[in-house]
This record gives sequence, structure tokens and C-alpha cells, in this order.
Amino acid sequence: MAEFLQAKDNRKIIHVDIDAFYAQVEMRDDPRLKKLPLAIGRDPDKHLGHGVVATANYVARKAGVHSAMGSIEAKRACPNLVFVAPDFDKYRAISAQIHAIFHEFTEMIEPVALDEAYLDVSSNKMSAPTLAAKLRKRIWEETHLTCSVGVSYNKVLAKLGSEHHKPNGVTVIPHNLAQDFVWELPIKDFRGVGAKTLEKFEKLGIKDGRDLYAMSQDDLRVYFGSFGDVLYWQARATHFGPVKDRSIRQSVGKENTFEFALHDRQVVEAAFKELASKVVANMEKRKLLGRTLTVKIRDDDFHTSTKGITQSVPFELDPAFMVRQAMLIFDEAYPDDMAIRLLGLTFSNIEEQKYQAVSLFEQ
Ligand code: TTP
Ligand code: MG
Repeated sequence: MAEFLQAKDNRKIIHVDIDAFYAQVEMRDDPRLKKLPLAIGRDPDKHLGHGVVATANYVARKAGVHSAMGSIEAKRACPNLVFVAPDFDKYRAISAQIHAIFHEFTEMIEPVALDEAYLDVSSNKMSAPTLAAKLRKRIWEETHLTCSVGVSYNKVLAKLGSEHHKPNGVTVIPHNLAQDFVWELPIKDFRGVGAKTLEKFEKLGIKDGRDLYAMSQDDLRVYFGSFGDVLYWQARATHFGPVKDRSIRQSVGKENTFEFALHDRQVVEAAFKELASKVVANMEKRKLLGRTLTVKIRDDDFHTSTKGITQSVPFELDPAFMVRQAMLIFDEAYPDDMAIRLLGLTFSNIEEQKYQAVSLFEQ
């Protein structure tokens, strides 16, 4: 059953995670730090003992320093630890650079943190490992940072993959290797398994994916409630969670330029009709709505007029309605003779489509 479900799930998912992100950025910008144990955080000696470690480079990690550790404790574990204060503006700017690269590969991007995201590259014809290699190359060219990447047919396996060969590694988990990969996995590496769950598993004598696989769904539910189901499917390398595209666009629109100027109102109306249905199709595909509709008109003399209408509630996605709005603006701007070279329709003030509770009765 699980194998059948897996085989049906032929998506191409990439999980990307920059290695020791803040620390790697600081080492890139000051190479003297590379050989030293480095923590990003406030130096406890300069801040009355306050501060926590945001992240540490791999030299410091070997000495036992890790994220979220108190700075004093970190210094105790590693007395020659060097502290560099975090520069969040810098990390945000680099994160934006990296996200721009993601957009070269797909529009289906789920950001998880500044340095981490899932990409669904299913619609790209190239193989997922090729795309992952290209992605790593682009990130290196653009930022001189290394990342780890996991490639598989679902998000859980992609994430497990990127964690598998850190730093600077690539792990591809295709269908025929997925079950073995999960069977071999230590129980602590399953998603959502924290200290408490781990303790329960220890008592039950469950050490790895193989042991987990042998547990019945009913038993897992008894011990772990609804999380038991999650574990049951993880043990079968099956997970259907979609890559949730949270990168909402600023605007969605379309323009048409005409080689021969339009001189007829009816032709203009027909052209708007065509634009409106394309824009509506695009909005519907992305499940978006807009509160501002902008109409753009350019004539033969290159005179351009743009006019927007903004409502407090989103516009309905109805091409006929949009064309009526566009023609109202058109008639205002071009009362008489016309020679139209360009028409455009754009939605902005974008929001996601949601089901709205509608009262059936007047209040
Ligand atoms: P992570 O990707 O979890 O960690 P990392 O990139 O430093 O190391 P690696 O991926 O190689 O294991 O987090 C990304 C950044 O987020 C990290 O560089 C610093 C910040 N961060 C915190 O500020 N506090 C934390 O507790 C964690 C985990 C991360
Ligand atoms: Mg990281």
C-alpha cells in the first residue's frame, strides 16, 4: 500500500539549507575567523554575562557549542570561543539574494527560515539532481556560501536528505531507495521527535525506522495520539504535504502592445476582454484576489495614462466586470479619436483567496 502511494507521488522536491548560516557569512566577510571557534551572539564578557548563541561554526560545534546555548555555558565548553554580534540586516539581504535565485528555478517556494526553503520543481523538465546541482552552483556564484540540499519526492524526505550530508552535501532519495533510507534512520532523526517522544521510544525499545515500521498504526495512536499517524506514514516514506507557496506577488497583470494602432472602441473593448480573461485565469491559478485594478492606455504619441480604482474589498474575478471598469476609464481618457498602441490591466493590493463566512440573513 505504502509503495503504491509512494509511486503515485512523483513530485520533485528540493530542500535547501545554508550551512551554519550566520557563522558562514561572518567567516566569508572576515576569513581570519575561519580557523577559530566562532559563535554568533553577544560576548558574555562584554554584556554582563548575557546572551545566547544564535549559531556556531563547525570548529566550535566540535567543542560542543550549539544554537540556543547560553553564551556563558558556550564559553565554558570552549574557552577560546570568539563571539561576533549578529548583523540581521546583512543576513536578511543575503536571504533575499538566495530567494531571488530560488525564483530562477520555480515559483513554488516555501520559505522556512532566512536560510532554508522547500522548492517544488516538478514542472521543470530537467532531473531534480541536475536542478539541485545548478541551484548550489548559483548560490555559490552569487553569495560565496555553501549549502546542503536534499532531493526527493516529498518534503519530509527532502529535509532528511539535506540533513544527511551536512555541510556542503547533496543527498538524493529516489523512490527505490526511500524505504531503506527510512529504515536505517535513527529514531531521533524522524520529524517531530523531541526529547519526550525519544524517551517513550527508548522505553518501547524502538531505535530506528525499522523498529518504527514494525509498530502497528493502532499502537502508534495509543502511544502518541494523532502524531502516531504522522510517524506511521514517515516510517513508510510517504508524505503528501504540498510545498506551500507563501511568496505572494505584489501585482498580477498583463499588457498588450499593438503593431497597428487601434482606432475603434469595439476593438479596444475586445482587446480588454482578452486581457481580462488572461489576468483572471492567472489570479485563479494562484488563488489570489486584488483590491486595486489599474488600467493602462498608451496612444500613438506615446502618451500614457494609468488609472487605478481601489476598493475596500477585493474585486470579483469576473472578466466582464473588469472590462466594464476598464471601458469607463477608457471613455473618460479618450473621448474622441483614438490611436491605441498599448492596453494593460493589472491587479495590485493582492491578497490570498479565503473562504469567507457569509451571513445568510441581514443583521
Ligand atoms: P539553522 O539552519 O538551523 O542552523 P545553521 O544554518 O546555523 O546551521 P546548519 O544549517 O549548518 O545546521 O538556522 C539558520 C540560522 O538561524 C542560524 O545560522 C542562526 C539562526 N538561529 C538562531 O538564531 N537561533 C537558533 O536557535 C537557531 C537554530 C538558528
Ligand atoms: Mg542552515
